[in-house]
Amino acid sequence: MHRLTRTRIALTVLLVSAAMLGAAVAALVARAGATAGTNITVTEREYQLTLSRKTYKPGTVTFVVHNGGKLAHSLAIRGRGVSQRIPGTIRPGGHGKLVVHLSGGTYTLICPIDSHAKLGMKTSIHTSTAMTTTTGRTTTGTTTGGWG
Ligand SMILES: [Cu+2]
Repeated sequence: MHRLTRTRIALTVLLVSAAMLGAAVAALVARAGATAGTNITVTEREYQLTLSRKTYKPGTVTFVVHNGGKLAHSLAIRGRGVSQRIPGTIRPGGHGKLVVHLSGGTYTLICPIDSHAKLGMKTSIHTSTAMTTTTGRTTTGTTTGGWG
């Protein structure tokens, strides 16, 4: 009788922990799925924006912004009906994050603080395409010769 109860308890504990483990794995998978998309690191300085990449795939794009300058900066994105920005400013040495949903095309990134964009804190990103368009032009090579 006692032995049976103990076995039953042990079995229940085992089942519960298995269920919890399953839930934990499911949560991890869900989290991994949520972060899928393009991540672009943006470093801000006076007065420039440096992007880890200037191309993206349509979908969710996360801009991870680091202020490597001496002044407060921020980040805004505009284009194709999108107009979003990091609320407020990012202090020097600080970080910010901007998650946007982008379709295909070109978007402009700027620092919306004062006239920073005019001073150079402006760049653009565009859809990455695997195909490169060839013009089919025949190059009539000018023979310069004498290379060797
Ligand atoms: Cu700025």
